[in-house]
Amino acid sequence: MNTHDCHLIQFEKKSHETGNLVFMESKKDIPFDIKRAYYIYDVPSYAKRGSHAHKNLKQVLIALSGSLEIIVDNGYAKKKYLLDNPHQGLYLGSNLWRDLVSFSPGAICLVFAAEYYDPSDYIRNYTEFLNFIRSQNDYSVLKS
Ligand code: T46
Repeated sequence: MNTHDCHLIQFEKKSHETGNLVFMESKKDIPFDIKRAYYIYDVPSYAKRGSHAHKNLKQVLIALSGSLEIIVDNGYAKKKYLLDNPHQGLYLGSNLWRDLVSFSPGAICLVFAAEYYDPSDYIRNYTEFLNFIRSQNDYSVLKS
């Protein structure tokens, strides 16, 4: 299976000689109702964040400042995305393993989430993730 439920989103930017403004709205630019926001910053360049999947959670990640790379794995194939400007976001659907790497100095990653924080939604073990993905796919084959 080579589809990944993730894609880049370009936000509208209002440019002016006095600076830029970027806006986004729930269910329009962000494809869900936003229930939570958080941000990740002061990440050393050697560090890796993420390294887990979500069973249900959908999110949009934005590099407000600096840059980072996100490696997205659907259990069958990996894709790498570069976030390096604040008028672009990465939508991440559920059931995707993500590694956040190569944070530039001063990088700030803002995240909008479709659900409140729920530790039970995380899969933090890669083998468990692969088993979960395969069980989901077996189930969809049975349903079709
Ligand atoms: C994701 C990537 C992109 C909370 O208490 N509430 C929250 O809303 C969040 C997001 C985290 N936490 C606590 C849980 C841990 O004790 O903050 C600590 C660090 O969280 P975590 O190790 O999960 O951080 P990351 O950067 O590895 O992952 C985070 C999100 O958790 C995750 O959903 O997709 O950013």
